[in-house]
Amino acid sequence: MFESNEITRRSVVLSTSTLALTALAGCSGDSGGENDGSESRSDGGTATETERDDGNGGSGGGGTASFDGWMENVGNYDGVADETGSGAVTVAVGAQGNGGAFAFDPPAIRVSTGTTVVWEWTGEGAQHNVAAEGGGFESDLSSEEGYTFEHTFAEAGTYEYVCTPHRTLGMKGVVVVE
Ligand SMILES: [Cu+2]
Repeated sequence: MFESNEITRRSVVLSTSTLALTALAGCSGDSGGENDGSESRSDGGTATETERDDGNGGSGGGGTASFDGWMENVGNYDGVADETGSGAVTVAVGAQGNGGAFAFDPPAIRVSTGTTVVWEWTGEGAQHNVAAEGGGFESDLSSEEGYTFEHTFAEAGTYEYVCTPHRTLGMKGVVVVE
């Protein structure tokens, strides 16, 4: 009887087991949490549970997401800096990393929609720029300390960018706008 009710509501549910259907009847779309609970209860699942909590904690993935490999060769990358709620965020251009002053710092940030990100040149590591993959924004090349470039992110999304001369060294970054 449960089954026929559920099936009427959503034919997708057909693929799930009867047990899961019963458990999910009250809250649709929370299958992850339900599995988590039953597993840890049965047999020493404490470690697993902790891991999962960490992984699911941040919205949109773990702190050291590779962004489909985009951040894999970025030497100074160790997680996404959460700057959500900040009106303006500054990223250094020509920070230490990638074998010299060839890094953005922090290389990965998470900001709120409407945030203006300001890139500020350190003056080290020769000429750098800030260029979005696929266009969208691009600064001039500069080696001048205190030079700045800014971009306001009006739409949610993941924006990958590089320093064109040093992209092969790993001078890359990402702005996650939510
Ligand atoms: Cu550069």
